Amino acid sequence: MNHQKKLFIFDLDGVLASTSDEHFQAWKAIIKSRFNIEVADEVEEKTKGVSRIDSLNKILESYHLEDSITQQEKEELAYKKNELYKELIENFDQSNLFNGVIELLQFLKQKNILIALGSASKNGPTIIKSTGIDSYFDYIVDPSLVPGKPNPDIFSKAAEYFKLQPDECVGIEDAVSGIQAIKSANMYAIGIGNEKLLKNADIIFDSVGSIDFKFLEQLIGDNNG
Ligand code: B16
Ligand code: MG
Repeated sequence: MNHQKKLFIFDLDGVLASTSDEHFQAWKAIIKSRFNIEVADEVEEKTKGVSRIDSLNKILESYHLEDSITQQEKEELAYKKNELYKELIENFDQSNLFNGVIELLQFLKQKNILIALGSASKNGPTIIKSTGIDSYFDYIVDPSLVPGKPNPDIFSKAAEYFKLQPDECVGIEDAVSGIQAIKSANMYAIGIGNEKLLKNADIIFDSVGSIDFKFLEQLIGDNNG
């Protein structure tokens, strides 16, 4: 029997805010200045949802550069990328949230659903604060304490914190690695974005703003307020 849904776990970049653009913009600038290479747009998907250093490794692998620099230089490049990324998001406020985010968070609260942040980003807490949505979150998974996506741990950690079963939880993700993580955690996966890329999700919407509340009511189940 399927349990009622009690917890929604949100990815951040590409789901709540458009910060995936700033992440990739920062990587492009760093790689251009170090290797004089224009990183192709197709590489972006490989960097989504995965940690800072894994993103760098994916980009380097795409250009067969993974063995061309030392671990120390990789760490320096990752540090520089984060400094640039922080500059790019410095003036973020509520207007940088995708349409419909606040309405969705309010809807879930009215239904007594717990809300967690399951982002790979160490900048997550800063962003949910600057965009004014931190008070909706009951728990933030610390990505530095668990193996990254596509491993299930970021999502499983949130369920464990509330002592919930996986089938009481829903994950919302825009990245292939993130959908894989949610499904490996045996949770219900809502994909946001490209239908072909996110084909392993249980359901896919174009954006958070297009998630149908009638569908959510059915998914959540009865007796939730
Ligand atoms: P940071 P998400 C992920 O966030 C991004 O999609 C990914 O591109 C980034 O490398 C990762 O966070 C780490 O971010 O460098 O800020 O720690 O999509 O899981 O919310
Ligand atoms: Mg994402």
